[in-house]
Amino acid sequence: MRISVVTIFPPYFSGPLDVGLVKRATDAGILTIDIHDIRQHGLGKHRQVDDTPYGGGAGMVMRVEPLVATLEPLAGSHRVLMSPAGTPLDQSTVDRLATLDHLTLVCGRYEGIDQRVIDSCIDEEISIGDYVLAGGEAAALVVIEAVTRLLPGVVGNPDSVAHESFRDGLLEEPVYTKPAEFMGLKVPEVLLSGDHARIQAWREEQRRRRTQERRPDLWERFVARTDS
Ligand code: JF5
Repeated sequence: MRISVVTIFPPYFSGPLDVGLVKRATDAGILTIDIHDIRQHGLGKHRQVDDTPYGGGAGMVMRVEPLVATLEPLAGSHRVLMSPAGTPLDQSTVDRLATLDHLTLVCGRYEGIDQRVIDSCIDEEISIGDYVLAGGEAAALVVIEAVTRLLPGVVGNPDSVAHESFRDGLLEEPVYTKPAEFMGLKVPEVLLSGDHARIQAWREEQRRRRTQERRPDLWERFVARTDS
């Protein structure tokens, strides 16, 4: 898979893409990441990429020419704009993006992007949550990491990907490892029992209880799906 990133801050990505899972994937040739600097297409001596908004108001808007010049050669890839106005990212969206041959992630900055960029060069707008970032770069990293761990050959055991939280819409149960007691805090007795049926029932109950308490939105969906 290829992921192209469109940004005015290429150095933002040098650290995070050079460690861990993403580095392993790129080293193995499973993933190729290329960074495209919008400012290379900036206007004038100062390589300007933004301007004041028509109609007035605070802040600056990203201009159409530098972004379109950067994005036109990437036509044919699935071009996604990271934006608080996008569709909220979830695991099913990540699953879909991970099947693509070529994904382009566009990072906005300033108060927004001239709508004509979105109308002419963007296939989908995605949000990573209901908060405002200074720019889309951190959001693009989230997508890269979530997608990369799904690519065939990246995570050692495909079972750990298939059996994780959100596959069935419930949160995961609490987990423990050695020692069996730490500063008086004991591992639940059932996990030391060796009784696999009891352990499985306990884990299931923990997942339901957690989801009910912490994520009523997920619980509602889970109940609706298991009822029908
Ligand atoms: C951005 C204009 C994009 O802030 C975000 C964001 C929040 N959730 N998901 C994405 O994107 C950066 C800032 C300003 C466009």
